[in-house]
Amino acid sequence: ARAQIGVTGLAVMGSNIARNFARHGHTVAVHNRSRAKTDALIADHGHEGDFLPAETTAEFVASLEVPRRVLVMVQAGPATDAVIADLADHMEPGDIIIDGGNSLYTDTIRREAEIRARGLHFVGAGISGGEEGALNGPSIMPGGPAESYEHLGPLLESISAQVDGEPCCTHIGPDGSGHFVKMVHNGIEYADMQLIGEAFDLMRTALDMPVAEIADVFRQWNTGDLESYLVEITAEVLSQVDAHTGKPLVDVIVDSAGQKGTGRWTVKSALDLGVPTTGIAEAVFARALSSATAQRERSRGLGSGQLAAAPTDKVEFVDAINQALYASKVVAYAQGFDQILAGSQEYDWNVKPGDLATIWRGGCIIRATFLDRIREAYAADPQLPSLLLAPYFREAVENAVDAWRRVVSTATLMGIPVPAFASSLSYYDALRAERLPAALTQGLRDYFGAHTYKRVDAEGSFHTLWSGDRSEQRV
Ligand code: NBP
Repeated sequence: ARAQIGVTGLAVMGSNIARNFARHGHTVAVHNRSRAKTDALIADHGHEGDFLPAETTAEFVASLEVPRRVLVMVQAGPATDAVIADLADHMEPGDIIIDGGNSLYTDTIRREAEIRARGLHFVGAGISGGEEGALNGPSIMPGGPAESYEHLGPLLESISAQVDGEPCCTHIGPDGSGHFVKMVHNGIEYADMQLIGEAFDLMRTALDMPVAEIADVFRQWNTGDLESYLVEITAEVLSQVDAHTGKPLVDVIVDSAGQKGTGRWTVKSALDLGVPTTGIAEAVFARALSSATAQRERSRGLGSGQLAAAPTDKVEFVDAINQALYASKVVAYAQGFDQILAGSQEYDWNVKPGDLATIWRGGCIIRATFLDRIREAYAADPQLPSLLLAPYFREAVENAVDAWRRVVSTATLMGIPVPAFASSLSYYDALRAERLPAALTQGLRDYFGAHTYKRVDAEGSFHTLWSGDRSEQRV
């Protein structure tokens, strides 16, 4: 029997995806650098479907149907390069190598060019949903030659999550586009988690609510506009009681957030593209600050000044936090989609934002009811200049803005950090401003560096002779 697909790299993600393929009736060739993981997969799950275990790359490749399709699920970086090089040496023109790891999109652009030069196809597929998604249906974002998607699409779509009968997998665009959108997806996930954290902190610190009660609030929120996987699991995590101390688990977890890099990549790319992805940037920096433990320890005694009293109407303030969370989340998504469109333009990918909203509705970490609204917004106007201008979101944010301001100002007056809530609100206010102080920035740049400025009432560029008679010249 020949396998329809091969999976190499059988750690948690690879073995779960291999099982997912097998459970959907595909024959799956499986391979891992060290034999033990392959054996464990067959021993524990061999009965779930048709697996063809292989010890060597040659044996693995030989067990595949032509054109051969191999999904690489190894550690991102040099390990992925090594595995791709080895596979390419054993494969033939027309065969397809798919990198399903969390690779940096610029690596994917490079690898795609190298593999294409050898007559093979290379697909960089972003896969979201963690281990659970890999097994039961992830959201898959494949980028690569459209031609290869014909041979690959149906296979990937068969194992992806499905929402309303539609697979959470679609061809994103050429070369690095799939990994790029997966990167921004992860960035949005960072922003989402930071916003949830700020909402939690306000209930905890400003309102002095017990953790179990906050868990109930999130459970409640998960039945409304904020319904999402992250809000759902927030209620779960907050409900967890530590077996050793009897305290809420969240109170015994060290408050230093880790990161594996995709948030940081998103922000670096945002800087390069010149897109103000402030929500994601605040989230990445908030994790960095949380991990600056020595500095935080020494800074605990810094004076707070006079702090305001807590809001007296708890129910009202919890509702305001809900609205601030929703509005800030709209901003984070609006910025993320702006970045995707800017990347798409920079690299000529022709990414369709509505497609992303569609395939992110299921399987992935940021899955949310919300995504349906985004999908509708782009369906109604594919040229939408900002998600904030889609009628649905515009109205929702306009309705929330009073509460949003109250939450940010209360937090500030009480000395509670809300970097993502506050910067999202500032972004919103800057976006809708008639005039920005950038005019003064231009004046200063012209003063010290003769960088010139444009006038509101005339064409061309101008320079004022600051160190001369201060007359203005057209340049
Ligand atoms: P890991 O990222 O922990 O990688 C372990 C696998 O890489 C093992 O199969 C290991 O083989 C193999 N490997 C390494 Br390390 N170096 C190798 C080399 N030089 N040559 C060949 N194989 C090598 O596995 P994972 O957590 O399952 O993730 C797989 C990919 O999926 C990663 O790129 C990850 O970023 C991505 N991802 C993970 C998640 C998640 O939730 N964990 C979600 C989405 C995407 P060995 O057994 O012989 O050591």
